Amino acid sequence: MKIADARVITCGPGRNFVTLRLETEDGLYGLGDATLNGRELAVASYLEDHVIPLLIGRDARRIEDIWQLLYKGAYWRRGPVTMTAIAAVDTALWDIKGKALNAPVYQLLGGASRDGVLVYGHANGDTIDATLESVARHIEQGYRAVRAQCGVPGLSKVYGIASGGRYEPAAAGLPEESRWSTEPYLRIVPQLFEALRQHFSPELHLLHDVHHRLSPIEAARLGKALEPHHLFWLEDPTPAENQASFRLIRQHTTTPLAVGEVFNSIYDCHQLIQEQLIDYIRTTVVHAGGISHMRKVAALAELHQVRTGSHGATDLSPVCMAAALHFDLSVHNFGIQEHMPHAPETERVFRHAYTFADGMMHPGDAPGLGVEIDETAAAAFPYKRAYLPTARLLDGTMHSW
Ligand code: EZ4
Ligand code: CO
Repeated sequence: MKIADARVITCGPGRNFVTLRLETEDGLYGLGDATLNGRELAVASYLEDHVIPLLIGRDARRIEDIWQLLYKGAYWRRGPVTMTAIAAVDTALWDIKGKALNAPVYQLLGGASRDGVLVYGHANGDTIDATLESVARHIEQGYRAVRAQCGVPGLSKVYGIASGGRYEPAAAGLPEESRWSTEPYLRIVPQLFEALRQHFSPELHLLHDVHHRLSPIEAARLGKALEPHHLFWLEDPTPAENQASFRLIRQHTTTPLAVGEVFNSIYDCHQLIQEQLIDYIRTTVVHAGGISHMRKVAALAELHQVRTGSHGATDLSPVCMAAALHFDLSVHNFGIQEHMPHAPETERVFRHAYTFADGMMHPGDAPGLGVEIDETAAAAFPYKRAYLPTARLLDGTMHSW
């Protein structure tokens, strides 16, 4: 079952996506998401110029061997561009294997460990009251777990807050610059969660994303302040390049911690997992080496009672979402999956077998991943360069966005 053809499809239905399509000599094809938000064309070139020539003629059934060829054979290891490209190939090969064996990918990964995949939605508002209304709307839609973000008095553009309609941080043109101030943020977040716990059932799972803005001791203070409100998790409380820095947060608070959406390999999180410094690992199929590498992360995490909580924002295409759901349904130590519904234009280009009902998702039982790309529809939405925003402190110092 030789790989006979490989193509990169770049399109912008609602937002930009890069998709790898591999085809075998028998006419089977598989898809892999290769989208790296704000740096898309680097991955497209990595695939077209350097990876595809290595794939033509290879046996599509040898997923692990091709993974190791692309990882070890590059000499230059890891990094988001390399690992996203490897992920795209790996995901497409799992899709092909499923189609070849006439089975949904989750059946190849050990079968279902649960009936469905618990997902969380994104509620947000400029004020606490607006955020309460947004949470109520999510509950009406069936969500059992909701991430809540609210505006910060004195700051005009805050991460996670939609300025009318759908939240999509990447924008055309040069990067937007926002201002950040930690103290007003640290004052309002505990007030938001106090109000949420007063208004909604204690059964509702509540999450919050700090988005890398705090120092470890500030994160410890926030975690402690949120303890009475029993969060499902506090996400990315501090940038995590220095894994040991989480020891400081951990020794101060019992608020569960989730980290890893920007990680691209097991080497970014092995200390966090082995020292049990986090509760949820947020690595995701498209950015962390595909389904094959994600299974290794999950296996290490299982030893240390860390559960998975994969990133699932709209910049991860429906191909990644499908792959994530097959992974989530099958791994024993799954925790939760992020779910931001895609724009209607995205749904027109990518058709998928996965479904949402009662706060749970299911990958469906179509062979492979269960996702198709309509290339004619995609051609109507060309790629347009877009960047994520940046953040500076009030005095102009560059900060983490
Ligand atoms: O900012 O996916 O938890 N979700 C997130 C996302 C990320 C974007 C970056 O491309 O933090 O909203
Ligand atoms: Co996040």
